[in-house]
Amino acid sequence: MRDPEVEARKLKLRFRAATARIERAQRRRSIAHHLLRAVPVLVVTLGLVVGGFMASPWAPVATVRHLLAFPNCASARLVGLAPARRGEPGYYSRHDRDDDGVACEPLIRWSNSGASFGDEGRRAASALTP
Ligand SMILES: [Ca+2]
Repeated sequence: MRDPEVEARKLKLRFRAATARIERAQRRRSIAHHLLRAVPVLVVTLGLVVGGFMASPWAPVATVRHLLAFPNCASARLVGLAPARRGEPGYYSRHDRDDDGVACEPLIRWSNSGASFGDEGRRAASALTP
């Protein structure tokens, strides 16, 4: 004779196992769904990056340095692209406030006529004057 208590416990265990299997399968489907949704974003991003590099007039390393120089002149100096002339990697018009075609000039520019302030020197001087 079967014990109804034992049968109920066995049934409960089988039910729990089946539920766990279903939940695992749902989790796997959810992960796969999210990965599939990420694929178009990754493809578009990769396309933009590759397209950007192909459209760049400079070699990939110079292009990366140019992009790293974007935030400010300290960044441009850090990647060795300062000063930069117009058309060269590292040149951004926003880094050339006097619009003389040279971005991120040194603080003080030396010439035969003496020392003069570059963009950053002028910026620093104007920041000091009230
Ligand atoms: Ca300049």
